[in-house]
Amino acid sequence: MTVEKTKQIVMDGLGLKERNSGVYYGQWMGSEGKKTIESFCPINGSFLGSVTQGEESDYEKVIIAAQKAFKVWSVIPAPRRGEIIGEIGAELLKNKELLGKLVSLEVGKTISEGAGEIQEAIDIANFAVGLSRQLYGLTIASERPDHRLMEQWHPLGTIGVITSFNFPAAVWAWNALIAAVVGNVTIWKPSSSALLTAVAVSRIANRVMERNGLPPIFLLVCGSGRTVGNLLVNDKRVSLISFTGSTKVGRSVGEQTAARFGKSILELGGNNCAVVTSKAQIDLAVKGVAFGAMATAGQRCTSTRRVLVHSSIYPEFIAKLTEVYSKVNIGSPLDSSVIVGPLVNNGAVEDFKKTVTEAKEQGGRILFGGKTITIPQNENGCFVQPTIIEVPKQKGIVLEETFAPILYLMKFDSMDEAISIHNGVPQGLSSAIFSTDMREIELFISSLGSDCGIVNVNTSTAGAEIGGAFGGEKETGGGRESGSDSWKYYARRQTVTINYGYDIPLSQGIVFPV
Ligand code: UN1
Repeated sequence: MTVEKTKQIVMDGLGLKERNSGVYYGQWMGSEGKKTIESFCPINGSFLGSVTQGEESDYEKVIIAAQKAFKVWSVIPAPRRGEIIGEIGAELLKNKELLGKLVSLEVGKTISEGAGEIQEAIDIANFAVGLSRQLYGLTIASERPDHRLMEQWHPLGTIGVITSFNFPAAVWAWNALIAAVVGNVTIWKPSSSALLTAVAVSRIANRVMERNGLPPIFLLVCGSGRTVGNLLVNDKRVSLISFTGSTKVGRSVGEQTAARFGKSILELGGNNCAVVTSKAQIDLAVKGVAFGAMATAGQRCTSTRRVLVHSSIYPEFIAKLTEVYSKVNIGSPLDSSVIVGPLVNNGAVEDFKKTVTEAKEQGGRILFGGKTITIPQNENGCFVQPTIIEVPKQKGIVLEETFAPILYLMKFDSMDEAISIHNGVPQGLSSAIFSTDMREIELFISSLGSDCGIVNVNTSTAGAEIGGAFGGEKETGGGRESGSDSWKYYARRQTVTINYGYDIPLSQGIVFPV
């Protein structure tokens, strides 16, 4: 289907207009006199729609609404909060196809990946419903007679959620829905490259709140990082900043938040590596690496950016991987036979070109791709070839994350060498080993193996399920989001001691005879 036709169906279906309000504080901000940010389709460069930006005074309204909403929402019993989040999940499911296509139009994901993105948000909603009956603390044996010692978890209050373009709905859901079940209120500042998706998702969530007569807990403030982002990060009224984006920006967000003793969850760059050992099932490894490196056109935090292959299978692996690459259909992601769509914008294409040039200058040899592509009928699209570059040594540009389908290939001879190269980058998000050898696998997932937050065995670095905690170490920032007990990041722990006796016995055997 063409961009124009899809746009018409999606915009009508989701009620989006040419110009949309980008600020919600219990009502949508009027658009008159407001600056807008325009959204262009990376498939053909066409205009999709525009969204108004918030200024400082609008931000203030949002914060005040958040603080008011918290007082009501946080005291609603958690299981009831869960039911409401369940309704949001149901609404997302009803709109899954339209929202998925909007993601395809706005950031260039394939139809299947666009739908998967919305499914990830629905999965989190379902997870939050279950969690709503499992938010518990510990009771600890007290050393003092007639005393109870326990821990309880309270919501933090107002939470700022700053998301990137590449998962424009799912990452909001990871944060906002888990924060909400704990009893918090979130203010979302979405990426300026995916504003229509943010507006559409926010409208759905807020409609559910409105029809239940509940306060606005899913606030939205579109605008630039320099204005709105900075206001959020430096605002003491915002207890936690959850930031997803580059290490460069994340470092500054982390520093600024820490300087005011705010909490932060940082989900920053990855430089994810797959290790393919001599004991790997080669065809399976080829598929896993191909998906990891090319899905979402290499624009996932979890994308496979490096592959280390044992020297005994090196030529065979290259032959099979390049064959898979040569058969990949690149083009409009709205066409169901396409599995690699465009990059998000022209800036990303420039980064791709620059990285390929630098890798070549630093001794890299292109085994596949390396060029931009023009697709007939979509001449203004941001298309590039998925690229494999063999590098002699891990240095320079290989140590950096480029959001593009560029895969660096290296050879190794021993597991020790593989682990040392694998861990020899500043980032630590996701990792993978392809092997059928129990000892190699156990070493890789041991404390002396992969130093990443996520480790995969015989599957791709990309494509994590929501049930596990998501995040990484080192320059990836150390945060955890999504499943498992990540909800604790959105809560403050309170240790409670209750004396129900008639005396005051002291801990540590201290005597204080007053
Ligand atoms: C991201 O790229 O920021 O694991 C998130 C994955 C997806 C989420 C990626 N479930 O690839």
